[in-house]
This record gives sequence, structure tokens and C-alpha cells, in this order.
Amino acid sequence: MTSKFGQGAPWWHGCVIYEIYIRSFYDSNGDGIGDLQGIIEQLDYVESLGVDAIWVTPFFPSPMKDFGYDVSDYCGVDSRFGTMDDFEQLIEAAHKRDLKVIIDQVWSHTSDIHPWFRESRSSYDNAKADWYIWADSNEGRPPNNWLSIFGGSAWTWCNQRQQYYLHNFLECQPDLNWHNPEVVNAISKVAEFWLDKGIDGFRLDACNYYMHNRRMADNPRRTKGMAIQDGVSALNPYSKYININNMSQVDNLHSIKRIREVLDKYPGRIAMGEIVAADDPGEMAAEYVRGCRRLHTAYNSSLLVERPLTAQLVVDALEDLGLHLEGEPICWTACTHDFPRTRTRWGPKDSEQSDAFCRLLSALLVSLPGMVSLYQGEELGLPETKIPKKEMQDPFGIHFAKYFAGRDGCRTPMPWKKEEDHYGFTEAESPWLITDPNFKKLTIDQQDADPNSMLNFFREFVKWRQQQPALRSGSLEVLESDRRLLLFTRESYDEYMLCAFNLSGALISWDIPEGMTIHKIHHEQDIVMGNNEKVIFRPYSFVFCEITNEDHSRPTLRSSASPICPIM
Ligand SMILES: [Ca+2]
Repeated sequence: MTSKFGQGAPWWHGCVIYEIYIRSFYDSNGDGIGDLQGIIEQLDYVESLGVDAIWVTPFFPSPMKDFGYDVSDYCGVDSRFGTMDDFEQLIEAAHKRDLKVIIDQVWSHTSDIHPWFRESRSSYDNAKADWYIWADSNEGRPPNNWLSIFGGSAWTWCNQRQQYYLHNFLECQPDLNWHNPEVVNAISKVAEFWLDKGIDGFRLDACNYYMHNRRMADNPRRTKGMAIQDGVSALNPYSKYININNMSQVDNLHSIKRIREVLDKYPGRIAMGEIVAADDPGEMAAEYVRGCRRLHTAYNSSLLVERPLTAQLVVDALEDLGLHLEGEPICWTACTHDFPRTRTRWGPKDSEQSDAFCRLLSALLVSLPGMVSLYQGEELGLPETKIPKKEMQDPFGIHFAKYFAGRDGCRTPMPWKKEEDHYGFTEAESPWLITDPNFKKLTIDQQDADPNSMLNFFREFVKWRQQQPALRSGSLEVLESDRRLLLFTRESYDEYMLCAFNLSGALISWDIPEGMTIHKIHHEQDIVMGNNEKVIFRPYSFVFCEITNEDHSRPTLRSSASPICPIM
């Protein structure tokens, strides 16, 4: 399997993935909910972004208590999203455009109306009695102190079976028992079903949650002053515990191998894991992709954080992975359907600077080594939507509404056309989730027509990046950086690129090292060159350039640190 950008490299090395949250992308039949035909109708738009692959969020039969992440039939299509025929059409249409199709698989848990769970809860001795995690009560209380990340105890009492069952997420999302080989076999068959349909990969939802500790020991309390997990709010009681027994078990790596064995029968198909709510997300993501018998890639929560985006945050994430990886591609993401939009979370208040920030962040993310997954709407610079309480849909958000915003704010429908109701997302009287009045100036039709828009910047930048061997597959070395200025080099056999980003609203001067010169500027936003001795970075500016010795030879522009990510 070769990449369209280089002979010999697998397609996923250095690829750019575009996450489509199906409910909010485009509604083709006027019921207010985005669907498979909606994606097909908008594939020209997706293709215009220059991405390599789409990741489509769950479209399987589901009672939609968690909007599709509660699956009741792993091998079907929910009628709200279309039919199996629509899905097959989507694969064909995407492949015609050289776009790979990655689908979400939610294997940590099922819906409580899944036939497997219905059978499992019916008695102690049915054929699927051990397919979920059941435990006796502890003198009238749950078996231990494990909490659900969505609020409350992770255990719910089942009258029918007179036992508790485990759910790391909602009560209606019972955890599958991955310690049971029959469950792993059943999941392997699900994987084969979709691989036979011609999909190119899986995004594995919450894959570090597959296994629990069978001893069922309590989770220890986090001590005062101890850092909390990335991706979890400090106001969520979940963050008060070190969640080491309900999830993230070492044994899980053996289950992952079973999944990989299935995938290896289908060359060129990949599994991308989601590593969340771990104390050491970088190290764990690296564990999940190490070698050639685990996952092909994983993304983690090191950039899915509320604290500000600083050079140090990026350097820490790079170093953390660099310490643990030996060339396996990691996937970067700063926003998904589960996390607030970057413009609001990290961007400055000033609107002009905020526009510059959105461009800078896109450029930075697609310049990091490995793969990148970009969430729909980030290419437009959309802000997070403020959702009035009566309009909230997300059960997690509703549970914690008093404390922090849920996930509805990043899930509002895509704004296609400025002048149409609901921005042309749907012809229904009302979409499943409100549209955002602040998107009025950011609609796709306006940005498409404006050569200076964020959207056109994104398209042009991604297409340029795809042609740069150093950015797609080169090694990375961080140079001196302070809190505000991030400098690193990307280097491949035939290309050497200095990438510099001012992550602040301040004016920063950077002295070009003595004896060196900027040979060629490939891309820049708002920098000023000072006599070839220094670069002045205006707020949220960046530059991609070649820096050489004065005789045009490749420089030894080395920091004291050794390279942290070898050539992949
Ligand atoms: Ca629809």
C-alpha cells in the first residue's frame, strides 16, 4: 500500500483526517438530523479541503441516549442516518475522490437495549451471562468506589439479575467484558463485517476503557496538589480519583493484538485508538501503538485541555511521545465532537487576533509529526456555541450543567449558506440542535467566495503541506522556545524546514543565529524581516522557511536536546 504522496509509505503516515460529526454535517432529507446522503452530497466540499481521510461518527442503530455512542446493533445502519445502501454509496463516492473512510467503533460498551445485554441481564447462567461486568452488592452498596466519567457511581443495580453492572459512561451504556474471549471473538466478527464492506479504518472510541481490574479494587483518591487527568474537568468528581482500576489495564494490550490480527488480514486498513482520561496520555498512546502488533495509531488528550496553548504545552506533548515512540505515527488532535472549539478555548478575545490564531493553530497542527485529525468547522474558525439550558441535548452536559458546559457547544450544525434558514443545514423547521447566530459571518458560501477567508487559507495550506516531505514524514527537533514562541525543525532526506509560531498576542523578536540566513520563506503570516538578522513576530504570526548557512549549505541548527521524533 503506497501513499499518493510518496512511494513506499503507508497512506496513513502523515495523513490529515477530517472528522465528520454526522448529526450536524448536512441533512439531506429534511428531518433535522445530518445523515449519510448528506455527507455524500457534500463530498466536493470535503475533497476541496485537501484532506486524506474522513472519520465518520457512529451511524449504527441506537436509542441515541448518547447520540450514537450507545450502539444497539453493531452491524446495521440507523434509519435516521440512512440505509446500508447509503453507506456503501458513501464508500464508493469517497474512494472515487481518493478519500479514505474511517468509521467509529464503540466497543467499550453497548446500549442497554442491545440484545447481548438483554440476554446477559436475564439470569446468572444464560449464554451471555459473563459478557458484561456484573458484581454483587457490597452490603447494599455498589461493589466499589468507581465513578462514571458522566457522573455518579459507575455501577447500576439490575433488579432482574439482582446484581450491579458496570458502566464507565451513562447508565444505559453497560461495559462489555473484554476479559471474556467470547466477547473479543464477537467484536472481531464486527470488525470483519465492516472491513468486508471496504472501509479503510476504525476509530476506536475510548479504547483504554475496554478492560477493568478483575479484583475490583477501589480507585485511590488523588492527593492534594496532584495534577488531574487531561481532558477531564476539575469540577467533575471523576478527577478526584486516580482511575487505575476501572480502566487502562495492561491486559488490554493483549485484546488490542487480537483486533490487529483481524486488521492484518486486510492490508492497508488501520485502527486509530482514542486514549482518554488517562494520567499519562502520551505514554499510554505510545504503548497502544508500539511495534507492529498493536494499533496503527492513537490520539490522546495532551492537547485536549482547557489550560492555555503555550509553546511549553506543545513541547511537553512532543517530548512525552518522543520518549516513548520509535517511529510509530501518533495522531494529533486539538478538538473533537467531545471538546470545546479551539477558537473559544484558546483564542484571544480580539476578533482580528482571533482570526490570526485560528490560522496559526491549523498550520501548527498539520506541521506536527505523525497524523492529524481535524474536527469539522475548525477549518471555518467556528467558535463554541453557548447553549441555553432548555436547548441542551448532551446528557453529560445536562448532568453537569451547574458546573461546566457539556459537549453541545461544539456540535452545533455546520453553517453552509448565510441566507438560508439554519444556514442551509436542514430544511426542517428546527434542527436537532440549535444553530449559532455567531456563525452568520463564517458560513461556507461566504468563505468560499472570499480568497482571504480562513477556509481558503486552510485549503491552500493543507494542500501545500501535503506536498512537503519534511512536514509529512520528516523528523522533528524542537529548538529554543519560550512560553510564547515555538520553534522547531522538520527534516527529511531532501527537505529541511524551520517552523516558528508566536503563540501569544505580544510582539516577539527572534535573532537568526549568527552565520545563518533565511534562504527561502515558504509560508508566513504577519512576520517582519529585520535585515536578515532577526525576525519580528507580530501577534499570532508564523513562518515556514528554509534556514541555511551563508554558503547555502544545510545548517546545524541544533538545540542541546537530541532529536525527539525520528524519521518515520
Ligand atoms: Ca436527515
